[in-house]
Parts: sequence; structure tokens; C-alpha cells
Amino acid sequence: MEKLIVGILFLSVLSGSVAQTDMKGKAFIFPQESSTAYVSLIPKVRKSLQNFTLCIKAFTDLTRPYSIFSYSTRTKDNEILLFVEKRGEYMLYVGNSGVSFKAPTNLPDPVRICVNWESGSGIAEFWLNGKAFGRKGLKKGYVVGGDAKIILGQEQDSFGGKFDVKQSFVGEIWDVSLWNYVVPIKEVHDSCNNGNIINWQALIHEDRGYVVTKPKLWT
Ligand SMILES: [Ca+2]
Repeated sequence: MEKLIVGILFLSVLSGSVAQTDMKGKAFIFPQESSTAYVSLIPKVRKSLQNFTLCIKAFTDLTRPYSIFSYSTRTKDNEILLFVEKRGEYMLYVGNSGVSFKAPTNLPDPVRICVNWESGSGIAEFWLNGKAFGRKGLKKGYVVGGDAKIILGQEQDSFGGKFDVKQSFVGEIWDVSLWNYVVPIKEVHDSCNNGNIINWQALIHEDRGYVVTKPKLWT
């Protein structure tokens, strides 16, 4: 199976649709509101997740709801979803269930968001700009499916599709990392570019629509 995936990836790389990039120091810019621009991230390994840690940095001036990270499986469109309802109100979904975390609304942009979740206790921990904003529980005992479409820029309501322009992301995203274990977030700090499932320094991705890669403006 792994050989097959590597083979498909190799063919896709040859055809120019999928690239592996060292994105260190770079950001994806989503310059306009659309329902067509997105970046699809291809995980290094497709394994179900009993635990995970997700870190991401973003800048936006949106005041409407928007998606930051959309991980969908064939059975659950919000298998993992990081979503902003409004300024200062962050939603984390696991297996289509959600919990909210409140943070100050006057935070200086950009933001560095880190969340982790463990199946054993169901506990999710939420950090923003190096500060903890509490722990909540959801989907205790659940296992996140590994055959996923992982999308930046749009929110999936089906496997790899059904985007809503009014939930799209406009702004910049960089330093995205996903680990298949709980990383003590205190230890992540700025090293949020070396996940073992999604690694920003060896990022396998496919860009669609109006997405531009540029050197990042912020650290
Ligand atoms: Ca959805």
C-alpha cells in the first residue's frame, strides 16, 4: 500500500500537480475571498490518529466565520476542524463533535495556534500565542480516520469539496505541523514546522486556484 502511495505521489510529482517543498520561511497567501482557492496537504503517512497535535500560524483581518484547518474523511467532514466563529472564539471539532475556546479579541495579529487531543481522556488543550486557554473534553475513546483530505483555505462539507465562500480563509497561513502524538505545547514554541504527519519543511501539497507562496512577513 505504501509503495502504491509513493508510486502515485511520484507520478503526480512528475505531472506537476503535487509538489514537495521546503516551506521554511514561506507562507501561503489566500489573497481573495473565493470558494475555489485552497491548498491540499498530503500527509507523510496515512494512519488513524489516537492522539494528535496541530500547530499553525495565521494572519487574517476577517471578522466573519472562517476555517483554518479542515481534515475530512469519507464518513466525517469535520473529522478534525479548526474553525473561528468570530474574533476570539475558536472551535475545535473531532469526529464531527466540537468544543469552543475563548481567547481575548484584541490579540495582535498574527496568531500562533496549537491544539492537542488525546483519545484516552478525550482532553483537548488549546494554546494561542504561547498562552494556554484551557482544556475541554470531546470524543473520549474515538479514533480519527487516516484516509483524509486536508485542506487549507476552505472548509469541507464533503470529502474534498462542498466549500462555502463565506467560510473561506482570506489571509496568510504558515508553519503548519501535525503530529500523531501529544506534544507538550510548552515545548513546541516556534519549532512548529517539523510534524511527523505534516512537516512544513518537507511539505507535500497541491495548490488550487488563486494561492500564492511568498516569504513570510512574520516570524
Ligand atoms: Ca464541514
